[in-house]
Amino acid sequence: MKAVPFTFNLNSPDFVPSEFDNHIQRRLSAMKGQFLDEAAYEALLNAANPLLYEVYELQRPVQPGELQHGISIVHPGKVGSEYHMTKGHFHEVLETGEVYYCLKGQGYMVMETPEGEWAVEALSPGRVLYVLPRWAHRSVNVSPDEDLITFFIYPGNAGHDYGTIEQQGFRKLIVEQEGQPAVVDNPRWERTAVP
Ligand code: S6P
Ligand code: ZN
Repeated sequence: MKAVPFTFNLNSPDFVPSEFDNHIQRRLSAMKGQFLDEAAYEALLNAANPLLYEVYELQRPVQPGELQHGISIVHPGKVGSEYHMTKGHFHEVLETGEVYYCLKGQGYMVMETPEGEWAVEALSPGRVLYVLPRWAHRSVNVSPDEDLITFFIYPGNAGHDYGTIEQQGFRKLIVEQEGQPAVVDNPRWERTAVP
């Protein structure tokens, strides 16, 4: 980890940073229980267990004042009618926000608070999204053939709470309906995150 100011490049065609500390690859098998169509999930899992998304992290010390940052790449595809997406999480330190800058692709950020408020914002190249403190977030790629690539930056001490979303899901899902992305209720959503 560097102790002096540093730079890196994002100018490769696929936006892989010229330097990074960690490369996470999440396959379908990491998403059990998150996609609505369980039969489609099992069929795809047995056939291919596709790579859904990758994250390149520039890791900084886990402490206030530092900023974690990196690149998130969600590959195109669907499980049943639901588009590829990230697991999604609340920050462990709930009162920490995050900024996303979309570099490539077409998608949505699905968000919600522990109190059950929800929001969905479109992501396209050049668009910046500010995720408020307290809001869980999940990126969804709705393009049939292009990666959704975002640069993210969040407080060094934020941490990740994946368990709440694994248990309750997100309140809203992004599915393909008549060839278009649509925001629909998640019939399996249960509010377990009591503030
Ligand atoms: C971290 C930030 C992103 C996500 C990435 C993958 O706070 O929100 O780096 O980690 O988009 O999503 P997830 O839900 O698997 O961490
Ligand atoms: Zn986050």
